[in-house]
Amino acid sequence: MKIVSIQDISCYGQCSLTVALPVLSAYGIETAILPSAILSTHTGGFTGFTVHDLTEEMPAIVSHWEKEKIRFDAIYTGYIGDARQFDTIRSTKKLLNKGGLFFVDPAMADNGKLYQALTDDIVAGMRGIVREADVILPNLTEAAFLLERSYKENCSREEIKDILTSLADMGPETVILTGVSYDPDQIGAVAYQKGSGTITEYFTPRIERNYHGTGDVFSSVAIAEILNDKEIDEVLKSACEFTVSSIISTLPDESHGYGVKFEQVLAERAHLNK
Ligand code: PXL
Repeated sequence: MKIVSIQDISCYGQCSLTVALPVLSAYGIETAILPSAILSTHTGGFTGFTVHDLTEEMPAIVSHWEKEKIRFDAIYTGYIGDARQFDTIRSTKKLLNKGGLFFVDPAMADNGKLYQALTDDIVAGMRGIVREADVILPNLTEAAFLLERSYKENCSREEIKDILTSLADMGPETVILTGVSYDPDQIGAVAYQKGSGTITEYFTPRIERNYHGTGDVFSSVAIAEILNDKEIDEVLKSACEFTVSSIISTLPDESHGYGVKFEQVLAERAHLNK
């Protein structure tokens, strides 16, 4: 099993490729990377970060892979900082094996707001690749941006079903929505599978602390589980439990607010996932 993940390298900050690469590898998946930019840190909570954009380099990397006949079983896209990269993402799909899966985590927003460095053309570009994806993993805020609706933190089951089916109508077969809460003490993920029309939920106790990178941990584990042929209820349980355990590992260190200590959880669980 071989995947290529397309997102930035935030050199410090426990997000994007520095999460996806170790998690997918620990689940036994060969993980190539197509870095979209190199940042000194992520853009949430740090100021004065540096950005080295790789928009020009990305098509050259893809062309070389094509010449080498390199192929993948899956593509996983995350944070994208420059809208010109959406065309490159589309051309990377040429490298997918037959039956290969295109996963899109439209990592662009949280808590009702777009990330600070992002603009409307990123939202439009995400909408474009969501239409071509097999599986998407937005949070509630990203779902609102994708559907051009206003963000509502607490939705009813009926409203969540409408969000899920509307997103699936855009194209993807499977929609995994995070940050869903029907009870103030619980938060979790809800999945919709278009083929069977099934809705699956998984909730864990809510922890009142916000960390960056939890979406990347969730998506990396969920994608690894799907590629290991797990059923959707297992996928949601593993991804939610892994994310919550990472948050719990981080809580005692109050000075650590920029990301979650997923490494400790990975070290404990990796050997279980053959
Ligand atoms: O975790 C999402 C993410 C990825 N990459 C960069 C970010 C963020 C969230 O803020 O800033 C550069």
